[in-house]
Amino acid sequence: MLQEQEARAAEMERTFIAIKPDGVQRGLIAEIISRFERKGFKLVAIKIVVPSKGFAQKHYYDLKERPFFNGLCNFLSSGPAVAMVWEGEGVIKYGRKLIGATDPQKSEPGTIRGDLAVVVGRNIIHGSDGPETAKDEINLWLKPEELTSYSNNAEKWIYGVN
Ligand code: IDP
Ligand code: MG
Repeated sequence: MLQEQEARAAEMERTFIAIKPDGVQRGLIAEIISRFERKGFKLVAIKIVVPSKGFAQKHYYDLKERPFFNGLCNFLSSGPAVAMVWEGEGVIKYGRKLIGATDPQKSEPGTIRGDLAVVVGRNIIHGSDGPETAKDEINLWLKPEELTSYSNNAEKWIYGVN
């Protein structure tokens, strides 16, 4: 039993999810959290912050050559964003599925962007796109002491392990 629990714990991943300033202003914080929570993922860190422009540039560093980079960084630093870390089996990849395609015009109905956003420049949510970026983004946005680690009673029902 203990072995099974340990094996399960080793499979747990963490991803970085941010509700961007448009999602906060539109009153979508609870709606977005609820979609991850109801799925069975576990919230292990959360805070609300106004990122500086420099911080936004660090977060989106990989996109620095893109024509929309400056506008994107201005936008991310324009008001409060909600920074979160979610944990669960497959959460990085499935988190991206819950979020939907980058351009809300191409996001499937049922996804967060598909249901709640219209244009690519205001797509309300960010999610890490792989294990390396997840690690980097968690380290960028959160201090180690802001991350929690806990078990809850629902886990045995979500994962079927006793
Ligand atoms: P992602 O958020 O789905 O991972 P990325 O390609 O990493 O998409 O782009 C980061 C963010 O940059 C997008 O979420 C969106 O806000 C913005 N963005 C991407 N492409 C465009 C564009 O063509 N015009 C304006 N903004 C864009
Ligand atoms: Mg991305």
